[in-house]
Amino acid sequence: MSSKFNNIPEAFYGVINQDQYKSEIEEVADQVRRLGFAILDSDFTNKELQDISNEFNSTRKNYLITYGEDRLRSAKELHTIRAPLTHGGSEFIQLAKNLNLSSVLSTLIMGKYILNQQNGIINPPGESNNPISWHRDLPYQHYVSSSPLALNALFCIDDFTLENGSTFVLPATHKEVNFPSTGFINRNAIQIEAKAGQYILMDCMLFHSGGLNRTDQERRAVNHVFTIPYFKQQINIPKNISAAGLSEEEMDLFGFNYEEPGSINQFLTSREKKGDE
Ligand SMILES: O=C(O)CCC(=O)C(=O)O
Repeated sequence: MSSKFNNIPEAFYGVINQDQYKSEIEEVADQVRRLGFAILDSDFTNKELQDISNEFNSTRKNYLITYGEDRLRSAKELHTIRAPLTHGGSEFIQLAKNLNLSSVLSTLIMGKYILNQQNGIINPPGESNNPISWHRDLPYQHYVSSSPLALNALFCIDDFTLENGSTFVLPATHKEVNFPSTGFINRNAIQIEAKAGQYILMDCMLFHSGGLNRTDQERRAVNHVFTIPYFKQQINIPKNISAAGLSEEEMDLFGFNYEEPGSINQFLTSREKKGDE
């Protein structure tokens, strides 16, 4: 194997233990652990990818009609579709429960996790409408944890390229509390390239940013944040989708089993239901 500089050394010495992976899922999970980001194939078929792309566009059209362009613009929300799985087609549910994605999530997050938020995002050509800035996806949070509490899965509807402003990351910044210096950023920022149909996975504490789209086409994606169930959802999903037909795992994923009890009575009822667990 070679890098753009030279051949990558294969031999090593003084090593007692080396990681071995039984699957690509484990390898992807380990890269997220070590560096804070990785690319994951969704394995959706071309037909499924086309359906997702079409559904994104029609959901966006309806969203603009429902909430109005002026209102969205004044809320700085014109390029975001909030919680599309609650008002768009079933494609958005499929994106959140993709099998490869669930395998990585359950490798990385100890115990249960829920979908905290899903957002359609549009990175338009040119700079003017789109704030480009480093952030964490648990913004304003300054701590690190020994294993991930929250993971971001950014599904690429279009190819993410250097030209269309694909995501920049600051490797391993999920391991340090502070935002790094300008010198660190300039030396270590990496711009990820990914294909339509892939997820860019990130530990939510990794600093990242969208880039400037220098093409004349939009770059579209669907962002997901998955968290341990202790975090509240950005928009309450159980109150906005029907539970009918959902499996127990899907009820868990969408947060039905983790809503806070509205009263002591409800709390006690939930404890009674758990029985001896
Ligand atoms: O547009 C991008 O590539 C990054 C999106 C982003 O930063 C986010 O969804 O939190």
